[in-house]
Amino acid sequence: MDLEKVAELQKIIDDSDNIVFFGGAGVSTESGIPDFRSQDGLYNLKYAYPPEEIISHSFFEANPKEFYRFYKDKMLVPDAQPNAAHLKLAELEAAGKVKAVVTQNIDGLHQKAGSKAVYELHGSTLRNYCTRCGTYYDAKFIQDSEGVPVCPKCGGIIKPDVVLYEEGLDSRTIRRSIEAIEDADVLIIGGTSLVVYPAAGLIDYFHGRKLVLINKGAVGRETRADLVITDPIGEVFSQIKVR
Ligand code: CNA
Repeated sequence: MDLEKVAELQKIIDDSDNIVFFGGAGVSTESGIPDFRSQDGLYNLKYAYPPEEIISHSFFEANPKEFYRFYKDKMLVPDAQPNAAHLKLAELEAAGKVKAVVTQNIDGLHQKAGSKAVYELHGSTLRNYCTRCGTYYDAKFIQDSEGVPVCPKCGGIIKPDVVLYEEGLDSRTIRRSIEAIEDADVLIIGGTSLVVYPAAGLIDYFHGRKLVLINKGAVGRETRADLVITDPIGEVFSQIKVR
């Protein structure tokens, strides 16, 4: 690990009480949840259809059975636990330093770690709703269901409260994320390839003092980061002291 860079990150964190974290699937790989675009990510798996097609709105509508086969097998990870990155961000929030976590993740691990101000741009696998009567169900209900989960009350098909490809993002979540990023003094971007829009465009709202990028692989756009760290994000945050 590049300890000089970690020391630089520590100083940036020490000097600010208005940090926003913007993250993606790479934040949870050290919790055992595969991301999309790493070598062992879901996009490199051999499946009957490409994953990006399976997790689209039109595919869900046309072929819910195949959607749920992939979704239950690959996207529901009920036993995953927060890693050092989730835990340290929660600690930094409790200490008044981190003001918000804006995440593309759908695994609920930031909340499980104790973070309160979490803006889930792409929804959450922990919430699922009946497309007919709107009743909500938890992830266990989906996990335990046979094939396509249906509502026991009305027989409607249940859909994860996750933003699928072709679907729009929740406007309130976007508004709050933009506000947090616009107001931030430090933006830490981590574990994201920055290729999924509109999420990746939100970082353009940052006009603060220091921008940090912690990502193992290359990212899909220019960030003009002041500090770039390519070590695993959980390992990096495990070195950070909250003071
Ligand atoms: P992505 O495109 O898969 O990119 C992940 C990035 O993280 C890559 O650039 C990796 O190099 C990097 N990375 C992987 N592991 C680490 C690590 N330990 N430390 C540092 N960097 C790492 O994922 P994005 O989030 O950018 O793409 C957006 C999609 C992925 C969103 O729609 C998510 O909903 C979706 N997704 C979420 C999860 C989850 O909730 N955990 C899992 C898989 C996919």
